[in-house]
Amino acid sequence: DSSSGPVLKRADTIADSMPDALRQSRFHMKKCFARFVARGKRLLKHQQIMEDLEKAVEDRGERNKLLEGLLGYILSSTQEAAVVPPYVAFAVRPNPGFWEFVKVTADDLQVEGIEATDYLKYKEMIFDENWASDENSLEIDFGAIDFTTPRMALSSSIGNGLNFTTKILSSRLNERSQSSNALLDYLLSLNHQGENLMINDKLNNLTKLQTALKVAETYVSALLKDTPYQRFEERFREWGFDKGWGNTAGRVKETTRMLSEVLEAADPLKLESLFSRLPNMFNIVIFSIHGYFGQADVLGLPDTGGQVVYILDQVRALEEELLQKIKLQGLSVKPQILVVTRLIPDAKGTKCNQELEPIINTKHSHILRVPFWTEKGILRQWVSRFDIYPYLERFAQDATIKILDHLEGKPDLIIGNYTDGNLVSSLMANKLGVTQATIAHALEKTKYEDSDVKWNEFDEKYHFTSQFTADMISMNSADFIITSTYQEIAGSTNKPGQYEAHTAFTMPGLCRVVSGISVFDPKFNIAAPGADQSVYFPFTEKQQRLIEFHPAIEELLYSKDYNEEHIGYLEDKKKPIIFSMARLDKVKNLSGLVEWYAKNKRLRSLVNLVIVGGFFNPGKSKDREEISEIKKMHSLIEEYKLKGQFRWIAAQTDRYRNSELYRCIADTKGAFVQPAMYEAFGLTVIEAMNCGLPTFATNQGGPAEIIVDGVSGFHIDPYNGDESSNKIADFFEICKTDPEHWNTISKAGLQRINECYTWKIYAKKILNMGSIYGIWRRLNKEQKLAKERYIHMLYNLQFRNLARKVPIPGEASFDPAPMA
Ligand code: UDP
Ligand code: LCN
Repeated sequence: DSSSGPVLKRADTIADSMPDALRQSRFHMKKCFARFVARGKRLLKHQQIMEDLEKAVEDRGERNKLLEGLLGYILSSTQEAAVVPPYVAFAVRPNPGFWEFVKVTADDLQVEGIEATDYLKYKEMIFDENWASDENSLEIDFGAIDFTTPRMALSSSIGNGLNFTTKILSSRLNERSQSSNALLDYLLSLNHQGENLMINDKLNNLTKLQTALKVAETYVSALLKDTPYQRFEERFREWGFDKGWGNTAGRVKETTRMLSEVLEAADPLKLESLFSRLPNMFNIVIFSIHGYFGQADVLGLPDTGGQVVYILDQVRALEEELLQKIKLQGLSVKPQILVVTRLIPDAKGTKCNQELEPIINTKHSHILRVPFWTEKGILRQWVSRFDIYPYLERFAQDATIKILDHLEGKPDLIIGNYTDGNLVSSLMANKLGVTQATIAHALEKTKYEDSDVKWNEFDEKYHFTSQFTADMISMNSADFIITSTYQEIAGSTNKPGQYEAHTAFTMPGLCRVVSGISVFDPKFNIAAPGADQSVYFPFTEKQQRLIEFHPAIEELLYSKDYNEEHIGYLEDKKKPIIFSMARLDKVKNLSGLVEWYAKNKRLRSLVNLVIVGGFFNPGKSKDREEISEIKKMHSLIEEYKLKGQFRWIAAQTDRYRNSELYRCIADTKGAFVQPAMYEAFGLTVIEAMNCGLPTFATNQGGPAEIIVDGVSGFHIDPYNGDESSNKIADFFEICKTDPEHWNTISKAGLQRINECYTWKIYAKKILNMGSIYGIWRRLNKEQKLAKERYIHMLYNLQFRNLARKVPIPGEASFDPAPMA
């Protein structure tokens, strides 16, 4: 923590201060650096650096003194070090988003500040020396092409890009001559499917517009507030105004006043209010391609989890917000939201083989499914998200045609989800010239250690080369990026964020990314999702409880039968239950939780364990990770004799029943445990908390931000099973003597949710972003074009070749379905 150690003076760089620091402990440091280089070339992680330090400075007092000093501060902010004797190159991260690279010569402790490029080259020397020394190896540098976008300066501003952008935008608009015209041009361009909105050509210069606004404002001020727009529509048209100002005289008056004020002198607050009511958003396209995207019977299938839940809830929230806005604008337009996904002919009993499906609980929103094509015809079966790259270009083209047809025109905003959806959204937004947003439910890069430098080891299974290239393309092409938490962008004090991990990295033999993205780019925004509160409500709301599910849930939890749906059983029904539910992916670590439980006698004596995930027969799965997890679960049950204390339930697809399951677990005074090795956000965490279930969740990723440890739930360390299982056991021991403790945590969890994690807050924010970034991209046309050309080259010369290497399953068969 930088606040407790000796803080670097603001002006000091690490390269400036490190020599002094080394000099102060020269004897020990020489020993320490000798250790670093003794084993030849290697990549040292933070933990190993600290271990080497411990061994080199055996005396504890000495060591503590050193750690408390400047050197301790530098080493503790070091993320990793590339050892290429006699050099040790350090990657130091003093604060979220801030990196510095230094090279130290081990024998004489000379220090030199180096650039990211040089640091990456040292790293490459460890893995591929020839490539590292090739002067012309491919470097990707978005920083060099993007030099006009203003950047934020503070770690604390990261994720609040809308605010910053609005400030810059308002000062640009105040630069009279050209930029006010930009606002005028923007207003003139507003229309819905060819029908002009707000102002027409009569008001084609600022003076005319400002004069007309005064006349209009005076006129509506004299009317009763509720007077409908229709009453004075004719008059307005004569003056040069079209629809969109408001549904009543009162509303119209506010809008005219807002615009007048912004034209006089824009300030961020007024600008944001004005833009939040302009009629610029009616149709939205959302891409979510992989997995089984459906409204029933899909959750828990491979690659099918929170993303689907998130998008369906998002659509409902956005549509509701759009309808309300449009009404206030005085328009009678029907907003359309289209979720575009893959059509899977072998739909496994789901509706994923249907082309068009209305979205439940919406008025005008649909799911549109478009198939994947191979040379042999339509691809019939599900493919893993890791193998999805060869189909995306064709998919983007086919989908674009269908979308334009369905919407009878272009959408106003295109939102991508995950690597595949984001790439397709980039292709389409670029082609149509539409505002683009991306969402990355998870960036896979940070989930697997050294997945960049060791890409060769991973590529056959995971195709990370395609994935990371696609991610870089879409994060750079997006007008704004929606994230769920701060940590997703810039991590925490000790740990870099998911996007931050794309700032500078290398894939030796393929490309060196010296500047992939800047987390200080004002395109980054945090808008956290919620859980549908009509489904996930507290266990205490007795009237609402879905008691019709109780017999089935009782059976699910306690019957002694072994069948397709559950194995194992619970002997002692009086014990609280600790519960977890997830896809049976390796990172979800459900088998890890079973192992912690199995090994902790105290925990086993206090509670039962129930897990929902996957299914039991490995022969039935096509997913590599799922198969190995299934096998591991079975062997743990045998090895630790878990029968009688552990119930394993197969994947559940009914969210209503699941919500009641969370609540029934709360009835046992149990807890939810989310043990993932890494979790991007973690919807189950907020579902559980919404139901009033005390929650223990991984400290790796989003949940660390959702829960305030010890207050609204607890953090657990997935890399330290003993500590985690003891923390859970401690909680239940305390609850035994003080039952109020359980209630306190349960209530604090609910309070946290209601303050920070709801869909209403989310929808408002997203629509404001669409509006502000929509004009922002117009004002920065030249920069945008330069970047698009650079991205296009990367797409054409790099991505396409990588995607071509991903194998296409053999069984692709002809399908008589007509071409798109
Ligand atoms: N889920 C489910 N049945 C299962 C497993 C998961 O309904 O067998 C749901 C769960 O309730 C949540 C979503 O799938 O809504 C999982 O979202 P989360 O963000 O926890 O993880 P993801 O699967 O997106 O990585
Ligand atoms: C995907 C994940 O892995 C989760 O962490 C998120 O909660 C989910 O998507 C929804 O964003």
